[in-house]
Amino acid sequence: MSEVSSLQKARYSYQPKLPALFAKSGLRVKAVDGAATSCVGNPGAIKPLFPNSFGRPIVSFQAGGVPEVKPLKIGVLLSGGQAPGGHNIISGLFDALRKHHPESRLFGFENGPGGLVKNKYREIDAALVDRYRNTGGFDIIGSDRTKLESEEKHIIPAVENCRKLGLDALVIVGGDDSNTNGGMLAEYLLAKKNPLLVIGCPKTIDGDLKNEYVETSFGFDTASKLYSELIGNIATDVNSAKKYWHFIRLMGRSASHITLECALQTHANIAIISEEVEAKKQTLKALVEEMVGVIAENAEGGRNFGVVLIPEGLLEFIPEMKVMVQELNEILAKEATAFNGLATDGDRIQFVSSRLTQASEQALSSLPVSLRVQLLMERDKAGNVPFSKIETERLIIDMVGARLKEMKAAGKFKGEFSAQNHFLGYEGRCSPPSNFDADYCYSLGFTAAALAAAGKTGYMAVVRNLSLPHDQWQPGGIPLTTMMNIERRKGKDMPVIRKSLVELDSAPFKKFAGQRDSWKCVSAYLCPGPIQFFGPSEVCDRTTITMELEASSR
Ligand code: FBP
Repeated sequence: MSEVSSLQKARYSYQPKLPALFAKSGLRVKAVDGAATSCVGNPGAIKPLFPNSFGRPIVSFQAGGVPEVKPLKIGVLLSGGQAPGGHNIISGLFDALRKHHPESRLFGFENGPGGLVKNKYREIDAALVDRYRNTGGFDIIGSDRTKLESEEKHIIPAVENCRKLGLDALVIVGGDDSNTNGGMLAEYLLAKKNPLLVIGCPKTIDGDLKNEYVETSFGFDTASKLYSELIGNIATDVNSAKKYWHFIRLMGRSASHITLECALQTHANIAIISEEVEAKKQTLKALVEEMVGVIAENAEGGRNFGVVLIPEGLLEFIPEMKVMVQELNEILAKEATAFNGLATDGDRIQFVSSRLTQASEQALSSLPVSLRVQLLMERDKAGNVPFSKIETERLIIDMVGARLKEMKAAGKFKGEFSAQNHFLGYEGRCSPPSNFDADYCYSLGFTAAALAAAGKTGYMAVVRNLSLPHDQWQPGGIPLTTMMNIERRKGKDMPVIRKSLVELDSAPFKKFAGQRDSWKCVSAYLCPGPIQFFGPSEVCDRTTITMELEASSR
């Protein structure tokens, strides 16, 4: 084996914790059908698209023997951006299958849904699993963002490849888009009377795959703790050097869950929550003006330093920018060939500008050229704007700096303004999983295997009661269609799993809103320090503030 770090060695021997039911009975559990379901939005449009899978019941598990135990063959793939804990879904599946029947087998499709379509796979054996237990990344089998959208190009070859392997079930570990694909594949198979089962697992650091049934997506816990550690360290530097305003953009795509959690964990002076900006219909100028006000107030108290948190997807929530981005998405989807044939950035800006409405053209041209170019970058396979590449924090620094300069010239600002910019993103996505994510994912692996053993298809594996001790966690399954609504993607109305955004009446946001004024002009920073893997359970197993607050408000 190649050299590994001491921490990695120690983590190999960590035994993830399981819900009491699985710890006691393995997969010898009974699946119990609960209430029939509908969906979160547009049932009139979703139901006809999923005639075979819509309305299926919620599934829970109870102790109780399974009369006949047959070996199971399961294929698994990891889809989309990495999230800490993915390897533990695989180790959970592997251990659950071995406990179920020693002749059960697990296959991993390599490099995401693309590997499923191209029939690139490897069998997952004990030696391979042992090298990846409790480690970060998706490198055990890799990932990609291929969308299973075309029947001919994707679905038919994918189904054929599963048939050749004799799979009973396919487990798709992914976010909202990948699980939407999973729901469509399950429907397709049911319509064709194909017995292959499809089961999803809720992955994404963004925390936006959660709802009434899914308490959190895996990876959010680790990523937000890791970012909070780094923000806490920057805040300590700020407090020592007392000379910079640090503008920190945080990964998380559209939703501001990560930024909100990091604000609660670190007490940064300013944290922007995109959903609030949208609700208040704040223009970019108004938002900058508000920040300038806080910076000027700090300067009056002799503080020319502080910490600002900015969510990755902020621009999409500023009303004039949101409309402009939607128009751009439509133009880029409908006129892709002509647009992609253009030679220079200038040509591309000119091309879209002449097609935007006047208001959107003004919004685009108000941005620096570098940002305009970033907004025209290729969308990912699900049609998402690549916000990880859009340097919103630099734009804000420039605008704040320019405004403070004006104010200084007019004698209205007497302080100094020197800024540093940061983007915290990929380093949080591949951290070794926290104990919470290691345990949660291992339990999700068991749950997915239990759903397969029970013959359930078109379900997401879920584990509930996550803020309670693990022996009270409750595994189950939720029909994927339950989470769907209709949204506009790549210029078309499509059924998709609804992303959860920060709700302004939620307990986490209310806590933040109630406290933020007391963090604005002082160093009230908390320094959470590194994720703890070994030590007292109240430190090592504690999950996010978001989840604790959400649980206590349920
Ligand atoms: P998923 O939605 O696939 O979980 O990806 C999460 C994410 O890390 C986002 O926070 C980020 O905007 C995006 O992936 C970056 O994508 P890429 O890896 O393609 O740069």
